[in-house]
Amino acid sequence: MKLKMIVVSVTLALGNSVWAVEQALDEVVVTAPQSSAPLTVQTDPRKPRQPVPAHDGADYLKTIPGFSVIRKGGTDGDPVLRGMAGSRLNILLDGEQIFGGCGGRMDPPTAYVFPGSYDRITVLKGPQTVLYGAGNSAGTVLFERSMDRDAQVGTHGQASLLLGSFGRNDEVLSATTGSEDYYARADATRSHANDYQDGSGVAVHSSYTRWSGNMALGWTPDSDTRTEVTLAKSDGQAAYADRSVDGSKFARDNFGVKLEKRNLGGTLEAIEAQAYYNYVDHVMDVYTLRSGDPSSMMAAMNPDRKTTGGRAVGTLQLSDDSQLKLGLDAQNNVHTNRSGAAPGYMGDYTLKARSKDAEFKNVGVFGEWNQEVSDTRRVIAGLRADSWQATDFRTMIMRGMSMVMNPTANQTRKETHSSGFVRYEQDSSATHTWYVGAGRTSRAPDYWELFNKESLTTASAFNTRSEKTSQLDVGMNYRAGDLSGSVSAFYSRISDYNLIQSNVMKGMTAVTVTRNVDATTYGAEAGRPMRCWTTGRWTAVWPMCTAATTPTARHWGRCRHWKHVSA
Ligand SMILES: [Cu+2]
Repeated sequence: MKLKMIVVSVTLALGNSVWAVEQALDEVVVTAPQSSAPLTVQTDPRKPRQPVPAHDGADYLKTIPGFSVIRKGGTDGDPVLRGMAGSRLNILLDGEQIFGGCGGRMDPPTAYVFPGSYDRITVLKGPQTVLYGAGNSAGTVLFERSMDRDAQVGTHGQASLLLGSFGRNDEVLSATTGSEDYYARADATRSHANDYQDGSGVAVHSSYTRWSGNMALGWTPDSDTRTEVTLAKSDGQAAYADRSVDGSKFARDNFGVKLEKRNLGGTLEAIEAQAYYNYVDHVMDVYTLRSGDPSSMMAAMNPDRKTTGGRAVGTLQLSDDSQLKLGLDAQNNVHTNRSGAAPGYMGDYTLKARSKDAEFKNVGVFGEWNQEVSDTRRVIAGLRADSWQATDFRTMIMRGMSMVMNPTANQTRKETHSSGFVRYEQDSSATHTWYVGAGRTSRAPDYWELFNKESLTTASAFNTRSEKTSQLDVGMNYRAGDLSGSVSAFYSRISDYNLIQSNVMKGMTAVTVTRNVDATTYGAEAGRPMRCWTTGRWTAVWPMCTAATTPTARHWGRCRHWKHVSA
């Protein structure tokens, strides 16, 4: 099946209150990527990662070696790192966790990510950090914005327009204005595509539209202090060719507040703290994008999820060669459901009360230590403990077309999870860095594993055991001038892996169950090292983002080798 796509993309940088084409169209890409091999266009680091700018988080990640994507309609995809998906991959949006509402996983966290409004995507492979939440057995993905006090003075803007076949059009507008002490930033994105046609010219039910708006207000009384308040709102809709409903609403409301203080001078070198609120309201129905019966009692389903949380991290500079990050994070999320007929019909779902089915709580403490053994060798190690709690509020469970009693109704599980890692890194020459790391993590099951599946023996999977992963990571990164590359390999033993298996026969009924199995995974990747977008240039960063190679790669404390970066 041949699918031809023609795309034109234009990006303008508008700067210094002139609002003119100032930086001489530093990115103009015209491509016709018929080979659809994204890796082949990544040889030149000055170019975007892929010919068509991604409109969702997963689309962007799939160009990184080790990633693939389970497409979830036009609005998003479920990223898979080294064969592991779901909550094995911690995805943080500016340090915030977000969980989707859809039982069918129409809305993994990437449904609420609009890459055009972020400055930087960092991937940390494997259980090789403890700083960003529990259970990251496959890895951690950070979508981040950066603010630079020197760059915030004046008014700057960026506009991007993309036009493609099948009615594809993406618009991104980004503007900042500020003085030395204050700044405001606004980003708006919109993406749309019509149904595409397959090789025989048959339209596939796949159109989508999604948009987002972000605003940030900041106060920077000195170059080492930043206080920021952020607001975000987004929504979208997507037609699904693979199931009997479409997603007609993917709404997110977000509020966040953040404080960062650096170069404190004493042993306590830096502190950062943040708190956030994320509300996701999702609707899937049979009448908005297809001609189903709006009066049916199952015409629309409307789950939602409210996630609140926060974290605080202190960086201790124990000596010139030794740094310790100590922190605390907490997160609470509540999931509810309701369903019914379309608005205006008998049984209108919007008039019904929501029923809470699940609540999760997690509090974690962590410490990550970075020790320089010599100029070319370092050891990084971390430990983390989490207090996790989940409650099952369902009294009845839908099973096929009938309701059954929930055998785990009103049960609460409380567990303590521990994880840790140690990694050794060595620069064997000016161009090569080797590393070897061992990590262990314990991951509590998530909503999709506990709540809308059955166990092998009962109608509830709420007592599925937690998953324990022990992993060995080795690799090498190479960089000489503009040429760079990396190889990495891993070997992992997982006990009580949460396997989701569909079409398990229980009597005459086919059900989907979660069950515990033991698993072994291993693999290797070869590719470029991660790159960070900084001050208008792609700048290479060593594996796991442990050291920036140029003074322009300002990471606001994300890089462990901050003293090198700020020099
Ligand atoms: Cu859904």
